[in-house]
Amino acid sequence: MKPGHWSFTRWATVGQLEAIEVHHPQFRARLFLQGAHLTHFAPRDEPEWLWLSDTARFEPERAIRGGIPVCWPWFGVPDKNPPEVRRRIHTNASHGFARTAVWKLEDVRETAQEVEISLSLDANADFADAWQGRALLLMTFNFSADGCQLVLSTTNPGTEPLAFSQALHTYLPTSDIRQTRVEGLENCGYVDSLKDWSYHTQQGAVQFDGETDRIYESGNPLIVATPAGFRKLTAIGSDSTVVWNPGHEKAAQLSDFPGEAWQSMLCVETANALSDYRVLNEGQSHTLGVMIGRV
Ligand code: TA6
Repeated sequence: MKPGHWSFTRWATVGQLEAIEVHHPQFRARLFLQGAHLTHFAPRDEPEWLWLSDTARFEPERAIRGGIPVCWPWFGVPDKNPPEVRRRIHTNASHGFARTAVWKLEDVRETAQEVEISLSLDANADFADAWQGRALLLMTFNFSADGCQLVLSTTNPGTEPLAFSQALHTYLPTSDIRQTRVEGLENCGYVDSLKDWSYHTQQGAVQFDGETDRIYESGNPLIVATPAGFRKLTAIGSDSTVVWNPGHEKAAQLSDFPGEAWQSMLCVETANALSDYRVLNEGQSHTLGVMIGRV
């Protein structure tokens, strides 16, 4: 893929990582080959639609704090995954290895209204230290003045069933987490990882009063309401949604989470997590996606 065929898209180096930047008349975006990690998107003349830590670092094999990390082929801590997912994992690290692997640029398509970029990852024996399995991944980004869409397709090229969990770990900005809520999860069941993974039912909109870390049994379209306005998230191929804010104490323990930054962000993660994990038989594919747009 040589530059020069592109009108709005170009290569960039950010920190120690290779990035692809889109400077379209109607929107802008930045994503990294490492992790197929989108860190920036906004329509022209609008503030960033994604949150990125002021102290995020762009170094090989270091997860970037913010944007939309790709958690694959497992979500969360290995031990909290179903046995057929857990048995393939040979590390205690959270969220899999795809977000620190270097993906390959497959295609860039540009029109007067949209830019579509696709990256691939051959999850093979190169990752045997972390995971026993083989899968082919294709991440397709679609950017327009109306929003951005990520679609991650996993294909099982092998003859054995492949069980995995995953999430598009979207970080969103807010001017005040205490005046922020997530609508669309009312009356949905959820597992609260902060209450010994006990089961609960959501009453009303999700609001934030300190650390929040819940896996909802829902793939509903959601509205994130902040003092600045509303953002719509629409899931594809998902029946579980993670809502997370670290609060003060947890943020202080995490990488690249300075000071009070936790008050300016929340994560709403489009997932196949816990009982929503997926199994692919020989040759089968599953697509997980999220559309981030206006209400
Ligand atoms: O999605 C929520 C969560 O699993 C939290 O428990 C916290 O660990 C967060 O992800 C961030 O994880 P990371 O490995 O990116 O620091």
